[in-house]
Amino acid sequence: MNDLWEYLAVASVVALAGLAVLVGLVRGRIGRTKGLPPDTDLRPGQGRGDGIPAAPRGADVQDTGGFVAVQEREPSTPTLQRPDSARGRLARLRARLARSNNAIGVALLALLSRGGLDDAAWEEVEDTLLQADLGVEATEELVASLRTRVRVDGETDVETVRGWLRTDLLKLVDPSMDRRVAGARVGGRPAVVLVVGVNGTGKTTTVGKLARVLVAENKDVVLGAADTFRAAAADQLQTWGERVGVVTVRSEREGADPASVAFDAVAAAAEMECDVVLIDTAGRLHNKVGLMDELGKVKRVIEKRSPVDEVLLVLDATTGQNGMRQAEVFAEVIGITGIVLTKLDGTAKGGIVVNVQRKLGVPVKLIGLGEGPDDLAPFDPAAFVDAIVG
Ligand SMILES: Nc1nc2c(ncn2[C@@H]2O[C@H](COP(=O)(O)OP(=O)(O)OP(=O)(O)O)[C@@H](O)[C@H]2O)c(=O)[nH]1
Ligand SMILES: [Mg+2]
Repeated sequence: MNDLWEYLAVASVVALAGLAVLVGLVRGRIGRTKGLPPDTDLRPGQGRGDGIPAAPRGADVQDTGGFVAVQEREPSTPTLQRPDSARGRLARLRARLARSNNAIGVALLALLSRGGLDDAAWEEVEDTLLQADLGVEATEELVASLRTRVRVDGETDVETVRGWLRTDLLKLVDPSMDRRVAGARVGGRPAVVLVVGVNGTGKTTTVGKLARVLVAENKDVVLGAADTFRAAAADQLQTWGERVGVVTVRSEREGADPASVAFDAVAAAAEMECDVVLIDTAGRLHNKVGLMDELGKVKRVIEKRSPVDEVLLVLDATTGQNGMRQAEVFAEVIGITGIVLTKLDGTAKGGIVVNVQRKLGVPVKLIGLGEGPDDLAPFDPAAFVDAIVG
């Protein structure tokens, strides 16, 4: 009997020691985490468990101009990926934007510089703009302005026309809109960014890419996997986080309450004193009403813990009128503070930038220009117009 007690005593000491080591490990992984909410599943990625350095603040970070270098403290640890800084991105992606969108510019320049424009030619100009998804209103405005210029000026050489187009398009894109994305602490708490949109538009990809932009800016980021509709969705998001050493808060259970995962992510980010928490949501539910109800609830539940600073609507630029209708529903039901226009690399329908901004009164803040991890850029009106008119 005594032997048994002795055995049990030794076993419990060993077990306690093991537990202490485990707790130590987890604490170590999540760095500055203090008193996390119960049942929060934190996924720093194979991450820090495999010796990958903790989020950038934990490593020696150097801004090298083009990108941020994370210096490893232990020679044997694998390196985290080095995302492009926002500064370098658009320059790199400009050619891609031009490749898909300057067909509009080329067609317009050819038509307008032809001279002696009759009604049929103006109709062609109008059709070109409509095909580029500029929308009826903006198309009419632009054509009216161009007609006046041609009438008054009489000049139609390519360079003059290019100048007109550049000025008029820039005015339509509206450079005065505030396109900054919430990414820094607000009043002593992390900024909260909710990412919404219908399925397949590129939400998860955008959250992953945006996390990279923020990490490159030396921000501490937490991801929230509030798409609990499919188990694979959280894995997909976590993989993005792992590459740059960012924690993902998720649920193991398919069909878990997305609002509570979002709440936990916001709470965890606050406890960890992070700069920003990015929350990915589902795009597919049984029906549109179900999705809108769910997203409304996610937002309300987060707001019990923290204001939501940014609601980014992810819109696939190739979906035209259908996409516009989706945008209107999202804007009406949950409110939108910014638009991310994805897949602009694969379409000559860049006019949707103007159309969607006008309809919703909300700026396009980011554009997706490819499937690569750094193919997301801040939306720059002048660069955008230049890519179109050449
Ligand atoms: N060419 C291109 N493809 C993109 C871009 N952004 C996303 N994609 C692709 O679009 C597909 C869907 O992206 P996801 O991020 O999974 O879309 P989602 O909105 O999260 O989809 P659900 O989770 O099903 O609602 C993926 O194959 C992405 O690689 C982009 O800017 N350009
Ligand atoms: Mg997704």
